Amino acid sequence: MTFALLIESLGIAPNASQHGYTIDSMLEMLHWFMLVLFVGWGSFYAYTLWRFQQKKNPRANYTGATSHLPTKLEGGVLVLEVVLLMAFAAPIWANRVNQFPTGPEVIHLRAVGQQYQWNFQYSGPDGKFGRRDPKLVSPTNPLGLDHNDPDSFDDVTTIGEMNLPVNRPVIVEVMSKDVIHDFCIPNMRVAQDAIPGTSIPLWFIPVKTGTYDVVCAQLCGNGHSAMRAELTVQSDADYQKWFEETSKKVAAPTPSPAPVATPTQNH
Ligand SMILES: [Cu+2]
Repeated sequence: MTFALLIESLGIAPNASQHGYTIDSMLEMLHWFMLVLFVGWGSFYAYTLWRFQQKKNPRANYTGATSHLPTKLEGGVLVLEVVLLMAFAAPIWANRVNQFPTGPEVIHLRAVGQQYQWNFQYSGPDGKFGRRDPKLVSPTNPLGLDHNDPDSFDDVTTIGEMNLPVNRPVIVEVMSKDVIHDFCIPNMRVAQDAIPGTSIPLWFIPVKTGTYDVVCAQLCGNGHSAMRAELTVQSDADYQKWFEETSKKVAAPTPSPAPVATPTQNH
């Protein structure tokens, strides 16, 4: 789609996901619509100031406007808004929440927010997440993963580090350990509140390799701005290599906790 060209040149984070262009074109369409409304109503306002100035109308007119044009214009705006909502916004939203990808190529992971870091748990080749238990939570095991659960044997956990292969669908189960956070990857055009006690899935397909910011988009405390992680989108082979290396690290955890990210100016 070529409609979403302006919005990137205006400084929005470049899109790197398959569905992102639909959201960008929607955003751009809305901006053009706003511009038309702004110019339209702005000129009407200027016209009324000039047309009904006291000098030209020394006596008040008790009849008022008799033209039905404003009503028709308002009706037109209403129709356009219904079209925007039903023809564009609703289908895009339905695609995001109803049509989750399935199959062996789908990557399943959990993103668990806590003050102030993102923890990740990859289900591994079996597609099943190992059991978590709050009693097992420690600085080296922030997720409280039960390493005795067979489903956990092929799981990989990371702190602030998220890797994905390019062109493969990913489903992220968004969760929180403490307060409400918001799992947001601006370049992937996804954001989802992380609500304690719930697991809310989102999905996307990264289509460009590179590194991207994963941020918390919900003010969650005084360390909110430091709550960022890094997403690396890489080739399938590089991803497999990373997964194997990281799973070895998880098998032999180091005693010292991973360093917490330093504050940035991003948020
Ligand atoms: Cu947060």
